[in-house]
Amino acid sequence: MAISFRIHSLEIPLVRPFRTSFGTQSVRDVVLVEAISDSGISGWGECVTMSWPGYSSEYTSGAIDVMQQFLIPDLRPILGTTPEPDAVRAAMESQQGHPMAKAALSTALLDLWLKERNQSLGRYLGAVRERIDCGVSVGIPTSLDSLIEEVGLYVDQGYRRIKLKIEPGWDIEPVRLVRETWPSIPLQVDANQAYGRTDGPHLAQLDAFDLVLIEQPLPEDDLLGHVQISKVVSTPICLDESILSVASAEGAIEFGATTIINIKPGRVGGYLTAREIHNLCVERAIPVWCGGMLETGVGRAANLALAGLPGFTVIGDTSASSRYYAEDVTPPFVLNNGQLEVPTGPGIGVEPIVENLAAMSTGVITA
Ligand code: OSB
Ligand code: MG
Repeated sequence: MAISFRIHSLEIPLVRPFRTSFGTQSVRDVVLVEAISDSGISGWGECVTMSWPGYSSEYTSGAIDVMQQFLIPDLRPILGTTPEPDAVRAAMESQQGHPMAKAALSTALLDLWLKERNQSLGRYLGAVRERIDCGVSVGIPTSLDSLIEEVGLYVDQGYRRIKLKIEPGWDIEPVRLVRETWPSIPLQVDANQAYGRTDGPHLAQLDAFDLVLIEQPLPEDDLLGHVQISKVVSTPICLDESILSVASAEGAIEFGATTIINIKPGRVGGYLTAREIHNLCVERAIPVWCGGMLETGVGRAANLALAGLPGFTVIGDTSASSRYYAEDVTPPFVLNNGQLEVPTGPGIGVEPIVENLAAMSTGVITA
C-alpha cells in the first residue's frame, strides 16, 4: 500500500467572462489533485492551467498528461509513506518545465503531510498575518460604461486595490477614466505580454495616473526589453510570467527588469519555491504580492497562507469566491472589510464539498 492519486476534472462557470490580452475565459476547467494516504486522509492541490496555452506554455490536458506519464511515475518510489516536501520537489526535477502540474501534485502531498502533523500551511510557510488585504483583477470589458459599472461593484464590496487588464487599444483611456472616477484608490494594470520594446513612450502616458505598477508589459523571455521600458516609464515595472524560479527572479532583479514581483505558486512549481522567491525578494528589498489564476477555494486557501508571509507588502489578487464563481467547490471565501482570512485548519485548511465536487465533475482519473 502507498499513497495514490485521484485527478479530478471540473468545469465551473465564471460569473462573467474574463478577457485579457491573451483571450477570454468563460468557464474554468479546473483540475484538482487528491493525494490519498493508506489511512484514508486526502490532501488537495489545484492545477491552475487554463484550457489553452495563452498565459504560459502549459494547458490543462497537457498538465494531466504530464502528471500521468512522467510526474506520478517519478514520485512513485517515494510514496511508500507521505514524503517530505523537499523530496517531492526533487523527485520531479528531472522533468523540464510544467511548473503548474508539479505545483498541483506537490501541494496535494504537502496538504497531506501537514494534515498528518496537524499543522496549517500558513504556520509551515511562516505566515505572520491572519487577514489578507484583497485586490481584484478586472478583465477587458465591452465598453467604458461596463468598466465603470464593474469597478464600482468591486469598490462597493470593499476591495482595497483595483487591477485593470490592458492591451493595445484598451489602455490609456480606460485607466484615465477609472482614475478620474476614483482619485485615490490603489490602481495598477496588467498587460500579459501584449506590448513590444518600442512601446515605452506609449506606456509612459500611464505615468500620469499614479499607478502602483505595470505588470508584464512585454513577452516572458524579454528581460532586456523590460529594462529598456523601465528607463522610459517611471511607474514601477512588475514581472509575472517572466518569473519562473529563484534564478530567474534573481536575474530579473539584478538586471533591473523588475522592482516588484508577482509570485504565483503554480507558475514557479509550488509553495516551496514560492517561499524561496519571497525570501530572496525580502533580502533584496523587492516588494512582492500574491497573484492568482482564478483559483477555486482549494488554490485560494493555499495562496492566502502564502500571502501571509512578511514580504507580501503589496496588495494581491486573492479575491473572494464570489468574484469568480456563483458556487465554489469549497465553502466560499467571503470578503470582510476588504480582507480574507488565512485558513488556520491543518494543511490548506479547506476541503472540497463532496456534493459540489460531484456536481462540477467532468471526470476522475485514478493514478
Ligand atoms: O496575469 O495575473 C494574471 C488570471 C488568469 C491568468 C493570468 C492572470 C490572471 C489574473 C486574475 O489577473 C487573478 C485572479 O483574480 O485570480
Ligand atoms: Mg499577470
